[in-house]
Amino acid sequence: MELTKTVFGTYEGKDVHEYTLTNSKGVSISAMPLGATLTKLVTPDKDGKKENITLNVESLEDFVTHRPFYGATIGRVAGRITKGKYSLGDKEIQLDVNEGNNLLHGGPKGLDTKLWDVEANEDEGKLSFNYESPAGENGFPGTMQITVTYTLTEANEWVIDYTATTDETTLFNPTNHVYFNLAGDINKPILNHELELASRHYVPLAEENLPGGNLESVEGTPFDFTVLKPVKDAVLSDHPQIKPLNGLDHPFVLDQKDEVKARLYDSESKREVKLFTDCNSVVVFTHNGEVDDYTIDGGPAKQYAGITLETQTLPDAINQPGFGNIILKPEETFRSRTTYEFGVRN
Ligand code: G6D
Repeated sequence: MELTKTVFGTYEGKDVHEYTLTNSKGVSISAMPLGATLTKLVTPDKDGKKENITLNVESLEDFVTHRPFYGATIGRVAGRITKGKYSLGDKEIQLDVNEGNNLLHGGPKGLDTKLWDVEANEDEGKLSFNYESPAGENGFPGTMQITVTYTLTEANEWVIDYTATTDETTLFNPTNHVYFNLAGDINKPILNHELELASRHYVPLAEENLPGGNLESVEGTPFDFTVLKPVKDAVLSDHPQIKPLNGLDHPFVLDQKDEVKARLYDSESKREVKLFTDCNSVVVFTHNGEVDDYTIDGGPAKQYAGITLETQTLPDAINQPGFGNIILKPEETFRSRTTYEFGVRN
């Protein structure tokens, strides 16, 4: 494994470095300590052409100013929390809201906005990001010690390991907000990418993109990805859950019996990503609008420029019975692993 380190920008007067790990097959991951953020992911296509297959900001300023979440670690709680509050026993906790009356992606100063400590281990192909989140940050109780470790393996896997502890009962449900574009060219929309999900239920969205609180079968709907099919078959459908959003932004419940939780494939480049995770869900968001507040690869971030596979416990779980447990107690250690495996399938 080869490790390189370059200055990506400055933040609060400090240099922020981009660390790049490259394996013997030429696959590389790059990441920075601001938001423990993936900044590039390079893999070969069918002809061995190595290209970045993720959406990333061009500058630290854009990342800080516009908070696009590209490749960022999201938390303490990913997704939306209704009215930014929850009840635990006889306590009602009001968090800091940052999207209308709701909390999105950890709140106004989520983990993606924080400068983490970083330890790089070239021999083991690991980047370990550590952050102490003080009690009360974004309204969450408890001081947390959070570690996110990125490992690049010789089997072309990006392994994400989360561990966290707290000194007071709190909530924790992190994800990585990576957007894939397997064409290696963000001017090629992901509409022709093919997706397969080990999922027979999804969560319809209610007002304000909040989870609706129930599970719907995917059978007979555009949400059925139980067999590999083009993303556009769903994204361009007139389904009442999709048309208003111009695409997907939905949680899918993952079948625990299937080892491979998702497959994303681009028939032109022949690149394929396989997803493995211990999480009970994955949020698929298809970048449904063009964003011209900043540029990526010299142009606006176009509609359908990328697709996320955000693994997590179902959003708003603390307020939705049956969605899973995101409560972390002082005597517990949170552990979760998500792996993206990259290859070419002819
Ligand atoms: C929008 O609703 C979507 C979110 O799911 C996504 O994470 C965010 O944009 C980047 O708010």
